[in-house]
This record gives sequence, structure tokens and C-alpha cells, in this order.
Amino acid sequence: MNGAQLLVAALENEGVKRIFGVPGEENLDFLEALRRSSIELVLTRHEQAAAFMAATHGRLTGEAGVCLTTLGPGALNLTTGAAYAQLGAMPMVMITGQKGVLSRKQARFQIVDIVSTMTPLTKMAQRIVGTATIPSTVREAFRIARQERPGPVHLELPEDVAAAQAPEVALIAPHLIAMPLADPAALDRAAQLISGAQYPLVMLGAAASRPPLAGALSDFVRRLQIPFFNTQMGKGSVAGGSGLYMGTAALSERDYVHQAIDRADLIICIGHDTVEKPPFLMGPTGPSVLHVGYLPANIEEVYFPHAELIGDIGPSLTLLADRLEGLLPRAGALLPLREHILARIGERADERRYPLTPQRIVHDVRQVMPEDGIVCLDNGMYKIWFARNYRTRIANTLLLDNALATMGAGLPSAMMAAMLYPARRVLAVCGDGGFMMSSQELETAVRLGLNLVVLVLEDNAYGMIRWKQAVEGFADFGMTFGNPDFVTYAKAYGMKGTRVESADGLIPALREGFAGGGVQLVVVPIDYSENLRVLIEELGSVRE
Ligand SMILES: Cc1ncc(C[n+]2csc(CCOP(=O)(O)OP(=O)(O)O)c2C)c(N)n1
Ligand SMILES: [Mg+2]
Repeated sequence: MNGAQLLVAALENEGVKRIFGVPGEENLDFLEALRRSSIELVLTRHEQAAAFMAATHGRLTGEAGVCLTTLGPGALNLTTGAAYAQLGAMPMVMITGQKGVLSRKQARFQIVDIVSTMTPLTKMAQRIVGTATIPSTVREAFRIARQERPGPVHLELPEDVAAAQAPEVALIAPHLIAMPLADPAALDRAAQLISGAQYPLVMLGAAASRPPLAGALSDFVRRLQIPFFNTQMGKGSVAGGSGLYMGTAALSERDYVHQAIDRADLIICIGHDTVEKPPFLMGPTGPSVLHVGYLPANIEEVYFPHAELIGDIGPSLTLLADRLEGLLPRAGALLPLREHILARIGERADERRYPLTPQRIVHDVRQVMPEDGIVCLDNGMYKIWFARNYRTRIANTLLLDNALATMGAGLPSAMMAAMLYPARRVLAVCGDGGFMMSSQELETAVRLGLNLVVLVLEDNAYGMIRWKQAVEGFADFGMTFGNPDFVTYAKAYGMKGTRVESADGLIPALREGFAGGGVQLVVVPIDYSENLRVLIEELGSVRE
């Protein structure tokens, strides 16, 4: 057995089923070991997409996704994916090759210090310097990637270590680790705070979307009957139509949902992660904030909770509900605002304008997606509209990145979702800018035989930045571009492409796309004049 074979055996020991990536010559021993293993190699057309897919595997399953690249240029292409997983708290293990460490037959050719490059982008970045430590290093890497707060880990395997004879070293079996629960005294204090609130409100943040949490969170909300809103990445974490949903905070202030936030005297922030664009801004006055988290809150200018309940979130919330159920006469005090807030958000959703308004697109997508269908967003202006307007009833059915907020991740994340859940409808929603940053992966999606519809929103511009430019009073400059004919482009990949030609054309195009199976592209022109009208003119005056 050589080092590469031992590494692959250690990955199998961690339950790894697939590795995403683009190997290079320094990975050839590893590749050969992979060929003889139970692990599938999923080749992508760019390393960045491999990292986005591996990270999304971690996000959706809680188990680290794994990606593989060569040294130097290939490894550097992982950096955005590493940051995506680091900011988004997604467990991922990245394996990169390197020239031999004991001799330098190619001098410095292609050598970049990747461990140093990855250090600020990961929870751990380490070179494997000998075969004997491979089992313990791999076990440690997966433990760290998975453990709260989850994130990426980088392991570098030099080619001479990969080829070196490995001693008989036993692998280390993974085992479940239960997290500690919140302390009883902290639970009592939290219960007291909530009992005393006149206008309590629950906020569900990014960590509320961790895969195993949905049941306990939904029970907590159902038992206490306190209305809730969510951050963009906390969307969908309460199951079912509870009647308590007050909206999603896609802006930091002045959106309709802030009418409830501004009235609240206590906000119970469950799983808030300050990597997200702030859902509301704390200041010298305003509501008390109780932070419920796996880990203590990060203190920021705009987030400094007054009390904290730290421990495994699900069971700790159950203990909290045990103390409070049926004892909160003021639980629903903010509920009367709900109807108005949701009605304002839902306005103009069936308008028949062409090009389509963002509201209409969100509305039509919701019509076509079943409750368990998964919508994966890239980053652009439409993300705000989907976050505000798209209603979710099942956890992780609207995947968006409000942490690194990188363009280019929408399609790969949808591909990962389609691989993990072949029986569910999966839709990637991308702007014409972001789509073209990873559109080469259409070939990967077609080759893998995925069922997936890709919706491209066409405004011939980096619309989000163009909007900000307008809002801040700058001249309209430099943000427009031309596009390929997306229907022909789809055909070139052997896929079907459809252009939406009328306001009522989106729903049938999406339905046909899903019915037809395989990978399909639908392109729809979008009218962003609503950005200014709603997000600035209307919401700018919402408080007056
Ligand atoms: C990799 C990357 N580059 C640049 C940005 C800055 N940025 C955010 S949104 C955006 C424009 C997105 O354009 P498009 O994908 O067409 O979506 P639109 O806003 O037009 O709907 C840009 C350039 C980013 N977030 N990520
Ligand atoms: Mg665009």
C-alpha cells in the first residue's frame, strides 16, 4: 500500500462516496487509488465548480464534501470555493497535489505555497508530510470540517508522499459526538426574558438551516406560537404553513418585515451567523436580543446580544419550550401585523408586463416548484426578490449564498442538489452575468445525466451593480454586456433551450423543462425597473 492508497482508504472510512475535481499529474497515484476504490470521481470543467459542489454536499447533508485538484493553478482555483464554504459554514475537505518534498527535480515549476494560501480561508490547512500520519490527519480533518461551526479543511498530498510505501496503520473509526446542551441556569434566564416580553419575535438565522435541526425548530415555534421571521440563509427552517411566518429580512432595514422587527421588544435570534448581511441593525435603543446558538455570538457593531443560550440548538430549544409552553399570553402580540406585511410583499406578483418583473418571476417559479423542490440561486439582483418573496415550507429548499455572495455558485450548487435528490425538482436561477461564470459545467451536468432546469434571467447587465450605481446617484456606466444566444448555447451542450417570449410564457416553459427531463435551459428577459420603484421609492418611505 502506498500513501495515496492509504489516503483513499481513509476517505472511504469517512463514508466518502464521491470526489469532485480536476486532477493533475501530481495526483496520478491518488487517481489510481481512486480507480480501485468505491469512491466515484466526478470530473468538473473548472475546479471552482468542484469546490462549490463539494461545499453544497456539506451544506445539504452535514457531511463534508470532498474535492480534488492539482498543485498551483488548480489549487488556486479552489480559493473562492474555500471562502464560500468558510463564510457559509459548509463542511468540505479539499485535497490538492504538490511536487515532491524530498527532491526537487523540476525546481520551482508550478510551486505555489498553497497551504499558506489556504490558511486564512479554512479551519485547517495542512501538508501531509509522511504516510504514517495519514489516518489520524484525515480523521482530524473530517472532525474539524463537520464540527460546529462547520467549514472547509485543506490537505496537501505531495507526490512523493503519495507514492511512498505506507506502513500498516489502522484507520480510526469515526463516531458520533453529541454536543452539550444549554446550561439549566441559562435556560431559566432565557425563559424569564421571554416571559417578560410584550412583543416577542423569533428570528431564524443561517445555522437554523443545519440539516438535522428542522424538526426541533418547527416544534419550538409550534409550541410557543411566537411569530418568526428569517434571515436569507435561515429560510425554510420551520416546516409547514405555521401561520406564524412574518417574512424574510433580505434588506437590513425599512422592508415591510421591519415593521414587526421595529415593534418587537425581544428578538430571539436562533442560529444567527453574522456573516450574513444584517437582517436588522442593533443600536443603542431597540429590542432586547437573546442569541440562541451552537456557539456564543460574534459581537459586531450591529449585533451584540443581551443574553445567550449556548448549546446544541435543537434539544436546548425543546428544554426551553418545556419551560414556556402555554405560559405566554403575549406570544402572538405581533401577529396582527402579519397580514399587511405579507400582502405588501405579494403585490404585483401576477402583473403581465414583458419583460417580466422580478415579482412575477418569483411567483411563477413558486407555482411550478413542488413544496420539496429546490431552488438554487446564483448572486445578483434577483436574490433579494427571491429571498423576500419566495415562500418556503421545507428546510433548504431555497439555497442561496448570503455569506460570500459569490457569483458562479448557483449552477454547481443546483447540480449537487440534483445529484443528492434525483426524485425532487431542482431549479438553478442565475443572472446572465453569474451564469456565464460557470456555464461550462452544463457539460458536466449533461454528462452526469442530471435532471435539472436552469433559469437564466437576462438583462444584458451586471444588474445588481447597475442598480447600486443608480441608487447612489452615479451615471449609468460600464455595467452592460452582450450575451450569447442562450437557446443556441444550450443546444451546443446537447440540451434543450427555451426563450420565454411573453408574460405568460414562463410557467409553461418551466413545466415543459421539468417534464422533458435531463438538463434544460430557460431564458427569460427581466425588467429591473421594479428595483427602484419598490426597493427605493416605496420602502424608502415605508416608515413615514
Ligand atoms: C465572483 C463575483 N464577482 C463580482 C461580484 C459583485 N457582483 C454582485 S452581483 C453582480 C452582478 C450580477 O449580475 P447578473 O448575474 O447578471 O445578475 P443581475 O444582477 O443582473 O440579475 C456583481 C458583479 C460578486 N458578488 N461575485
Ligand atoms: Mg444580469
